[in-house]
Amino acid sequence: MSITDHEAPTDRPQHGRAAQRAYLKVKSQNGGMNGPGFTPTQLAARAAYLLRGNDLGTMTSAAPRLYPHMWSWDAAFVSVGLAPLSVERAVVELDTLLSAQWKNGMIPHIVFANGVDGYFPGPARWECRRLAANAPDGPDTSGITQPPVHAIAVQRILDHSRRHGRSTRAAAEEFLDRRWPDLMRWHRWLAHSRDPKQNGRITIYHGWESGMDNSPRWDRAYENVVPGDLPPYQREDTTLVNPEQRPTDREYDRYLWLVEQMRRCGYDDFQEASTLSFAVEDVFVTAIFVLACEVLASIGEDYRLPRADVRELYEWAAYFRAGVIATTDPRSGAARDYDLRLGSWISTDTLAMFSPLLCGGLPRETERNLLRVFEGPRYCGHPDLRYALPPSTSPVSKDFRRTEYWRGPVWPVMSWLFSWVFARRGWAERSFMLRAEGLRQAADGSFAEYYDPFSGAPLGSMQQSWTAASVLDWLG
Ligand code: 9WN
Repeated sequence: MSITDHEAPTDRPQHGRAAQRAYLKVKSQNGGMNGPGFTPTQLAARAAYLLRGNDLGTMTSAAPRLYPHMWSWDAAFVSVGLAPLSVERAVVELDTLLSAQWKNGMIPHIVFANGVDGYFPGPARWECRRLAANAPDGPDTSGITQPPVHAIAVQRILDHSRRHGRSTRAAAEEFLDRRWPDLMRWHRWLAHSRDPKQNGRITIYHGWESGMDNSPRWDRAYENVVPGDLPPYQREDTTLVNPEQRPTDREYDRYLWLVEQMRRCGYDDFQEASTLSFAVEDVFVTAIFVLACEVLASIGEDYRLPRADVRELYEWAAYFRAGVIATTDPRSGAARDYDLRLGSWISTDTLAMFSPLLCGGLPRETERNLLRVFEGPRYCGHPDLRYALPPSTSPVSKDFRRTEYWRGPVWPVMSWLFSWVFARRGWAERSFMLRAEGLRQAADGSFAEYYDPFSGAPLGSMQQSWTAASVLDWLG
């Protein structure tokens, strides 16, 4: 199927929820597919084949060409997709990631595959092993972190293991026992080292740590990052993907300058908090952290892990949830980030505004209002959308760019995250709608990193592992 197939005029969702639901019903009766495309069985087979192709042995590359290494939150989502195929292989994925955990508890955002080049900035630019006292002795890693979605992967591994015989269940439980202390160290590091102002919100020191690198959320904060004496560098990404779908060179200078600042302070938690020119309380990462603490706590209860740990996890969940709710607008429930350097709130029409839907805590009426925005014409119900899925930035925002990375495109893995959380929160129909639409979008079989919200054209990297993983879980 070619890009032109995506751009063909289509029966778009009508305005309004009722019309949209009727529309989705028709689509879902068609197996969730829209016109020509792969059937669910074919799609699942292709997704599994893709993950096998991206398998480097003990890690899965985030994407074959653009991202030939392991990324932290990608690895968690990849494990979600591997779990229905092989619980044991999913365990290996998380084991590899956790083997690269830093001595302070941080899970690094990239674990570099041995001897693989082709991504900038690579190990030579980060130089963590030489510069950071906390870097692990084993694999090369980057010196920053990414959103803490890993508890969700652990949950899915355990869920799938229960459908198998004794040896698979034992493998999953052995993994849980062995890695529980590491998962606790990871959450403790976030709770203690990444809340320097004790506002109940996780602070990030680089846009890459949000996972939403060039989201308009960070535009003002990056104005404050003034590159100094930056060692020369050559981007690889723009030789592999249409540069118009990637961050600009101006943005990259700032990304690299922050890496330079981190190198100069030896990637030290304490020094980063006081010296880096970018420091933002990320409300979306915080909401994910709340969710992850709750997921981990309930796993801890189910599997009789130390009660003191479970208690601590619930305490963090409550404390950071309050931190998220404190950022919200009392009527709409929309959440905001906070720029610690500029001392100002960051209100954007981006996915971040829906953070409270991930972690709960809003008054009922306010939550309903926020759901209305999510499903209404500013987001999933926008009349020009090809699929009723949340774009990374609202199409009505002045910052919206339909093909530019985190400035507008739909990211399948984000649709998956919301659908998983909605199911968990008891919103089965909403979850089902996202799943049905996510599968329609994926039916082209490109497994793209992100999609043009209006035409449905695949963008960025193709054969992206976490897109395949989302599809596998949806079809599971
Ligand atoms: C920088 C791997 C990663 C994702 C991020 C996404 C993108 C990297 C890049 O790719 O970021 O970390 O080079 O653009 O923004 O969320 O984890 O898929």
